[in-house]
Amino acid sequence: MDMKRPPCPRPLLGACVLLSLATAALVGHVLLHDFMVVPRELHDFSQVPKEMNQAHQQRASGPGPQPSLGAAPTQCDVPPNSRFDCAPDKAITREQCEARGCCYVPARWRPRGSRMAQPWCFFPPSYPSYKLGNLTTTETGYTATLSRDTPTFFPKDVMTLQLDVLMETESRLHFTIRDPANRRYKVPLETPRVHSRAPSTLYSVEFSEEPFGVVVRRKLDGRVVLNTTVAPLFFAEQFLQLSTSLPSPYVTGLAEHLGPLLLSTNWTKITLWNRDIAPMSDVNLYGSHPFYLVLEDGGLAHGVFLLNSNAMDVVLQPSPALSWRSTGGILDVYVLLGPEPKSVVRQYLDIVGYPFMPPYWGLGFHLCRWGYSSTAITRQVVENMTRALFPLDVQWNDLDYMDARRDFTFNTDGFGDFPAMVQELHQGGRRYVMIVDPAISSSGPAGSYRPYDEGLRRGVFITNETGQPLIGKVWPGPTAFPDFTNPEALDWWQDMVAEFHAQVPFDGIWIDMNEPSNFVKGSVDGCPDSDLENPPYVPGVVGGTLRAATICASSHQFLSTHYNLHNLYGLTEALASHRALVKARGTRPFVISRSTFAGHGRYAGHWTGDVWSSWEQLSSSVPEILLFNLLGVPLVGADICGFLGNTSEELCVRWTQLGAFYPFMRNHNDLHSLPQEPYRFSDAAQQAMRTALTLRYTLLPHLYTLFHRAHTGGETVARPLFLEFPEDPHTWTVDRQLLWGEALLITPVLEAGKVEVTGYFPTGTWYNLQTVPAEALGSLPPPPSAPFKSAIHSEGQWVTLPAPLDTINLHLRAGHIIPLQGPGLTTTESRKQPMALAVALTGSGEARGELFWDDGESLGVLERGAYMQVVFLARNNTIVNELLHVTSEGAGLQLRNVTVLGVVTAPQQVVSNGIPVSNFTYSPHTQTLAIPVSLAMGEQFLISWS
Ligand code: MIG
Repeated sequence: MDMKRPPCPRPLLGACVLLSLATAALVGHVLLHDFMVVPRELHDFSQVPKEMNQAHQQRASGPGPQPSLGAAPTQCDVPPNSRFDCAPDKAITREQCEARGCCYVPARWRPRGSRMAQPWCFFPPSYPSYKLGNLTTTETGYTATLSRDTPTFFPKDVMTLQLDVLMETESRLHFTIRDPANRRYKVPLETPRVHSRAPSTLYSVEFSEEPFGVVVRRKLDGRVVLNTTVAPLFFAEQFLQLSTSLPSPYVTGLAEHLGPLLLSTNWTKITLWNRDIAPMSDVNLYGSHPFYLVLEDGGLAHGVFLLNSNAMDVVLQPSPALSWRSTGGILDVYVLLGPEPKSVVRQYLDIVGYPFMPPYWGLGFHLCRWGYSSTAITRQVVENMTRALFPLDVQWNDLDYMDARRDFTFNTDGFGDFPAMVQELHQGGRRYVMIVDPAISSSGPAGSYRPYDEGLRRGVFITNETGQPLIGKVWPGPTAFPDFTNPEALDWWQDMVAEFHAQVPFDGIWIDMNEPSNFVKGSVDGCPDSDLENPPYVPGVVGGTLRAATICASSHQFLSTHYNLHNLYGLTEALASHRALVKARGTRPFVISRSTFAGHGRYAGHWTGDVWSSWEQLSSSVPEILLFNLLGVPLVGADICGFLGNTSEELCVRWTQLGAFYPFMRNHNDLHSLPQEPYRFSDAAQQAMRTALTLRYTLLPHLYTLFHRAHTGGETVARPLFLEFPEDPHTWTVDRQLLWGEALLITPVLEAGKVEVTGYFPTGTWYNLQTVPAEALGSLPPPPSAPFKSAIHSEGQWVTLPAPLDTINLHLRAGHIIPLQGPGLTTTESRKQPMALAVALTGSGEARGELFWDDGESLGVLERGAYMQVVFLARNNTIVNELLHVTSEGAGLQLRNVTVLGVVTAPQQVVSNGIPVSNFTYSPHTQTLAIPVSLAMGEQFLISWS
């Protein structure tokens, strides 16, 4: 924002613009409301947002000439951190830079490699941008025209744009900037249309006339959360740029990338162009989620979602500021005002969709590897797991089952009795998932491979410039790529899935290679030379070209070009697969996908791809899991023990312990790596892994309840501490610990050779949940009694905890109750076990918790009311349940044990539903009261002690 340009009294708008509108008698209620806010600020520069003041002061005190109102438009004394790149497309010389009308100030040093730093060529404040005109109020916001007089250095500027501003809800502002004369590509995501008519109490919106900009202010404290005047707006045919100041440098989101949960604003570029590549930092990975969340001073938060699926870069710089640079589409921007971080997440999911409800078995342990080359070997793996008493719910196969690596086939050498194997798994209470790649083998003679023949007949494949299916190369050799934006392809996919399911009764689908991945650049015939293939701005993609490891950008899909739709490939395949499974199986679908886009969680989960078996990748899996939870994809996990390379015993133990707390828990391994199934290791290692697995199974009712809350309320399952404790800034950077829900804090060991771990404990009491003894896994498991150690009373501090190899630290926050269940070797078994409650009292003796329960796999349980929902409440030495909803679904569920933590005085007597409990135990040392009971979860109970 520039204080020097004087359209009306002050450019920070609204003021004057609104004023003139007011006189034009266009003032609606909304307008008047905003109008009343702005003038006060007009006279009071202390109300100017902090970053503006800072910039102003920096300039005023800097060496060069004192800037003044109306300074020459070419002034270049912009502080380095506030410089916006005028040469995003290529490196240019001083002459070229100045020819663009920009400032050229070389920095004294250039960082090595691909690291970014302050641009040498940058926009002067006077750089021409768009000018706002015809501002008109509508029922729910504003419309205006944006126009520019001179073209930019990108080809084909759209000189006149349409701005539509919708104040959609109390907390959500939505604005679009598009070409009124041409229908440009727009992401085909159905977004909710909710328009409130009342003025928002959370935010106000203002406009800068020239240069055009949108300013969104949090009403509570006047803080500017969005200010797009900081750099010129670009809207050319293939280059769109929108920059904004940020009110704080604490930014997260913008998946998929490898690194800390909070992004660095020290000149970071994040590239969104879905790509098959083993995760490493600073490269575009499998997924694109153009959404960021900013933590503001004081613990409030806001989010911004740019609904755009084109290849893009997002640049973060230290002023702090953020620039979106997209290669197409329109600017479709949502600003979400929270005000708490949790609300921001929900508001984002209000737009892109809440996560699907997984089947209960999907939360069990999954085992996979590339290289289980026969049913015999696969069966042996399952048997080894059972023999070693490791829980296993879902057995998987990789490419090995296929005939010539073609989808919807199985080879008759190793997998001749494939259907029988899957049936046996079912008989054992287990489930089965196999890999399916999108690319369809195209090389056989006509009539030899039905998926291709049928796909050709139904016209489902992506085509090249001659109108023929584009042919690339993937596992089966030459392949065509289904276009999942074509409704015909959805039906074809559904038919292929159903026909295969009729032979092999699988339970879920693992969709890999769906960036889409291609072993040749573009196609076997290369790609045509065109603007789509060689755009004037190429984001920082690995390989330097859009076609690297994928298909030609210029290829044709039903809805648009692949150039526009590339980032949606995984999402659309997930949707197709979800839909196909519903049809084929009639129960809740289970789809795990490598590639993702905003809104993916509605249809599928995600695994983080080809991670190395390394300690670095173990620890970076924590922020990845947290990030995908913030993005509405809670069913996420990394390959336990690592995929590429050989694991070590210690790494595999630690990874299994952490993996027990991935919402999606799968051990998966590469073809060439040493085996890493839990039973491959020493007795001690096995025992540690068994404990972790057992612990997870014990906690499954709680995990399932969290998924229900995510599905119905837009919550996260695994979540960063800052979501629960935003007012404590120490929590903001914590990404080596995770919470399950509000209450369960997991502090894993992420380094080699450590038997201690240091974690952050926010203010409050945290009860140490000791591991459930593995002996509980006998044929008749006793009810879990959740033994606990003493508590941490934290004032918001780092605490070092013992963490021998057999231990993962787990703490339950005072004030919460979680349901537990006796473990089993499958969820089919564990779901029949009695339950227990862990009750963690606050200092004033209170706690609350919840259980959601249903048959674990049916569709439409909420609509049909076929579920049980119970709330547990503790207070005044009493625990009761409140039956929110009961049906026969929970009828058999027994409650056998209640462990109360934080009981300060030794009870003399305990009563359950009026009947004295004689065999309770109390430990004054741990202040733990253990109460054996015999109650039904679905019937009212009252337990008390005195
Ligand atoms: O080009 O199907 O990320 O999990 O095992 C490799 C073989 C293809 C990549 C997946 C990995 C899977 C592997 N796939």
